Order: sequence, then structure tokens, then C-alpha cells
Amino acid sequence: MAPTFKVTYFDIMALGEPIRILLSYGGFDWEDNRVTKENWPVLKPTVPMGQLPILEHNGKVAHQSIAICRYLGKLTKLVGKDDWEDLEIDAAADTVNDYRAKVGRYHYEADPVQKEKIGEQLFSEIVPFYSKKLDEQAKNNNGFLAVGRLTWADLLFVGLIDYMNFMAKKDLLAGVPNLQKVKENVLAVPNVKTYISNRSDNHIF
Ligand SMILES: N[C@@H](CCC(=O)N[C@@H](CS)C(=O)NCC(=O)O)C(=O)O
Repeated sequence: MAPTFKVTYFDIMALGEPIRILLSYGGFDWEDNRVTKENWPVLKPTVPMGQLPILEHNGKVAHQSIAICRYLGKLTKLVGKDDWEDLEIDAAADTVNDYRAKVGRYHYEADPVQKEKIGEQLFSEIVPFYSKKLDEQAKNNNGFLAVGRLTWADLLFVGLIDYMNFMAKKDLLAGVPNLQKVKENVLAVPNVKTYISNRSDNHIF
């Protein structure tokens, strides 16, 4: 029988990894479909917005990694107890994604002069800002990003942090103990632990 879920992404962690972690957390039957650079031009015109990741389920195709994570968060009950808590979880996820995008802006800048300029601001202002804010947030939420307990925003964060560290060429959790605790709390979940210990770390990017 075909797996219930199929996630299609490149053979890297990046935006696909939070989805893989959430599927693992849920103990779902899922296929990890990794597209090669050679096959991508053929597949690209067939996916909703010409980008990956996508998630296939029940004959339907979903796109947008955060929307997919939110959906899997609902299926796995890693959500709020009311709409306000969901708002707080969404806000935490969006903050993580904003941070990821700012680190990405540095990594993907091709012009060396511009890159140096972006890097100066990233490491003198942006990283210290997010480190302080997110560390406080984790402290106020018992080692989680929102609502004082494990939610899909924590799995999103842990799914993205290796990619972010790779792009920054720095350990963004160094000296940020409460945020580090978020990572530890997620990695302590048995299904996540099993997935992470079996995955290949050669494919961060
Ligand atoms: N907002 C989208 C962004 C997706 C995206 O940027 N995907 C990139 C890889 S990380 C992609 O498919 N690049 C190949 C292309 O655009 O041809 C999401 O979060 O899913």
C-alpha cells in the first residue's frame, strides 16, 4: 500500500526538514521523495507554484512549507487550546521564519561587497536581537517557543536551525541557553530522536 503522505523536496534539509520532522513526530507512514537537480526542471511545471516542498495526501497536493507545518501541527495536536494560543504559535513560527529569511539573505548574496555589508548588520544587530528575544520567549515558555508547551512551532524551529547555522556559518544557539533548551526538548521526543539519529547529516544544504 502507498504511504499516506509523500513529501517532495530536494536532497537537503532546509525548508523540507520541518515537514519531515513533523511527519516523524506523528508516526505517520510517509515517503521521503528527494528530487535531483537533473529531475527538477521536469517536475517544476507540475507543482502548484513551481517550488518545493510539496506534500501529497489523499490524492491532493499542498504547497508552502509553513502552511504544511501548521496543517501537520493540527493533525498531531501540537496546537493551541484556543484561537489565541494558535495565534501565539503562528506568531512564533513566523518569527522563526523571518529570522531564517534574514540569515538566508546573507547566505544567498552573491556580490562579495554587498555580502560583507549584510554580514556586518546580521552579526552585529540581527543575530543578537533574535537571540535575545527568542531566548526570553523560550525562558517565559518553559523551554518552548509558545504557550508553555511543545507545539509545531518548536518542531519548525528545530527543523530549520541546522540550515540556519549552515547559512550563518555560526552556531546560532551558542550562548542562548533557553533556545538551546527548545532544541533539547524537541530532540528528547522519542519519534523525533529516532528520525534524527537515522538521518544523514551530509545533506543540510
Ligand atoms: N514560501 C515557500 C518557498 C519555497 C521555496 O523557496 N522553494 C525553493 C527551495 S527552498 C525552490 O523550490 N527553489 C527552486 C525553484 O524555485 O525553482 C515555502 O516556504 O514553501
